[in-house]
Amino acid sequence: MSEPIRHALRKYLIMGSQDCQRPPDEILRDAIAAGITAFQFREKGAGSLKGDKKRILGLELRDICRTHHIPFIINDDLSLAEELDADGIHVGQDDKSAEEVRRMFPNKILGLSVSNDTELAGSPLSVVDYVGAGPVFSTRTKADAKNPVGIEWIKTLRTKHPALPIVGIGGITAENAHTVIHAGADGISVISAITQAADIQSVVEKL
Ligand code: 3NM
Repeated sequence: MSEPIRHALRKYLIMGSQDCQRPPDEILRDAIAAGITAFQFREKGAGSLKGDKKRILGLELRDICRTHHIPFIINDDLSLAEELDADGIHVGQDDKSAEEVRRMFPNKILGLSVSNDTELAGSPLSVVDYVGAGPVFSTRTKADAKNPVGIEWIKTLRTKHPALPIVGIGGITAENAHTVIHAGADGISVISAITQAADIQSVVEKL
């Protein structure tokens, strides 16, 4: 299980319509053509879609991922993950507990955000497939993001858990991504670096 996960984490795009200045399906297609290895549908925060509109967009993006054999992961919304038969679910520390999600979905990829030692101590790592570690750098994409934890947090996690699949998140760009990998992450996840890029092909290549 862990090798396919590590590969999927290499270039992990996270996106919802609120992050996009052009149609999300176009951005996702461009990003897949450029070489992303996983996608997370995160329709959340100011300006995000709800209800049927969210479901319809999720279905469209899921189909694009399926066609191109890219894992389709849903942020937090368990009923949508079930309805769309998502490949995986990502939860934060304030969402439904990872143990409960694992019980509900024994076979889906399960990711959990972990930002500090306290969260790490309370996290059931044995039931998750990977952790999202961040925000590594400061970010303006998530309104309630915590203070940056730096690449030190990646190094700490890697030292404490040598075999744990880790993806960095928060403020990661084509310019600083290599520092996150050198610190021990298996991959990087980004929103704005790709959704706001003038040239997605070039950004994903550099990532
Ligand atoms: N989660 P960008 S930071 C969705 O720290 C999200 O858990 C974070 O966006 C966390 O790549 C973040 O544009 C926003 O900085 C990432």
